[in-house]
Amino acid sequence: MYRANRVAMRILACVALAVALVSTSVETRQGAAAASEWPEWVEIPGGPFTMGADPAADPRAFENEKWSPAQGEGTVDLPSFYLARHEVTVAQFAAFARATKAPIDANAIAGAPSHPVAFVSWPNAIAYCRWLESALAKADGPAGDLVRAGWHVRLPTEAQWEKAARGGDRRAFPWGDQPRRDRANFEGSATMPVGQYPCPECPYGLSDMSGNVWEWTSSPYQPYPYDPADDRSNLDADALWVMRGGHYGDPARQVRTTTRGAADPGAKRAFIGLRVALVR
Ligand SMILES: [Ca+2]
Repeated sequence: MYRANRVAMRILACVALAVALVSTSVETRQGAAAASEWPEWVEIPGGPFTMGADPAADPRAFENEKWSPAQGEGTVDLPSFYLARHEVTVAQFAAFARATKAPIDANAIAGAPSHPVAFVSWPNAIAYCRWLESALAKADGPAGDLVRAGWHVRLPTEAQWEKAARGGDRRAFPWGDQPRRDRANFEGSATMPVGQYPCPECPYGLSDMSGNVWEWTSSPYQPYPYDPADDRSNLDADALWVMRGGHYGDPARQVRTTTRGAADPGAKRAFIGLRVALVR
């Protein structure tokens, strides 16, 4: 009897180990797809889209999403660009850190490779974009060809980010108008591997635009209406930079496509990361 129990215990232990190995291999496989060396670029077509949200029409909208005193929403016309399908991962950011010896927060590369990088300041994010552009310039493939033709790796502007998240139909979330926890990581407790949540309804098939980590943009935080010329001449010394999309712990209201977050450029937080754009 005692022996039978020991065997049973050993079998249970083997089952537990097998489950752990399966979990690891799933994580590794997703990581291999999503945390590859280079971003997977998605073309966002040019043309106008509706930006902002009117608190009078949608009580979930914050006052800073209103276009102007007279107008709830605005229209912004953007040229086409490319946006990475995924947030920049720990593995991708670690490659930058190794190559450049840039001063970064050790926490940024301490997480699992397939998770989004966090603890990244705005200057860290800009430095990553510069490094990626120089690396792509030496790489084979379509993205390298674009860089060699004069395109640049940048953080998206907040208008580019919002268009990529909501497409042309004013939706409140990338998948539609109601929050769905099977489509994004929010109201949770930690980051998830990038690309973990399928989003067939998302206009351009981008992952984690809502939740997981907030994403730095290249836009200074200024009241709407948004200026496509991105005039920075009025910025004061303590200007904030816009971040978009909300994070894993945020309520649904803060992971909407129009929610505008902002942070001090030096902020390095467990819930702020980035996504890269390829622009002309
Ligand atoms: Ca995100």
